[in-house]
Amino acid sequence: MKICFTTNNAHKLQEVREIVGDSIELLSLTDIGFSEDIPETHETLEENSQEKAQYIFDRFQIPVFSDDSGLEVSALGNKPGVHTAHYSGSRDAVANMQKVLSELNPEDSRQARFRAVMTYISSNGQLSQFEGIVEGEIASEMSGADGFGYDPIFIPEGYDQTFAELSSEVKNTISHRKRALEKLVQFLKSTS
Ligand code: ITT
Repeated sequence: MKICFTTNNAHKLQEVREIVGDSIELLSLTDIGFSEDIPETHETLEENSQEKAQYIFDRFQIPVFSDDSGLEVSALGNKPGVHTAHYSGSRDAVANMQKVLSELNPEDSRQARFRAVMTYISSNGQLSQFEGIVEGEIASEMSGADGFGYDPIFIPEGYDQTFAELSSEVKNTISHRKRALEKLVQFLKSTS
């Protein structure tokens, strides 16, 4: 079965391709001939994830899944959360990370997590959601060049390097995206 992954983020697409391997035949938005931005108008990852999947399903009537994800920093009241992609007012990853680092006071907890909410819509329009979480902490400064987004300031629990310093193999074994995708793949197996 072919499923469209409804993202405009090339890094997410690459990660998802690496994680699912041959278990899902993945179509990108480019593959289905879609090149617009998908609206994200809500205040929760759950709603935005659903909105992205529904937007593409309504136009193409094919099985789709979307990922809305974000960084939740405890000392910042779980911000940037749903505003992770544009936290500094732009998509500039360095500016976004600098904003998080500058908002944390020396005495604050560095506890944080990445959370992903995947929405799957089957060919008959039935919707399911799957959550994935990786706990960790915010580093004192940016380190590493791999990955994307906030990877240079996120140290996953059990490691002492950031996601941007760890290999993609390690990240793709423990990440929020991997954990949500695992549930989706299990669901697809159980319903096929
Ligand atoms: P789509 O909506 O088109 O999928 P997007 O980049 O806008 O792409 P989101 O709205 O879900 O995606 O925003 C998530 C942001 O959270 C993303 O742009 C990154 O800044 C950050 N993020 C999510 N997962 C991440 C990861 O694994 N590593 C680092 N940053 C991540």
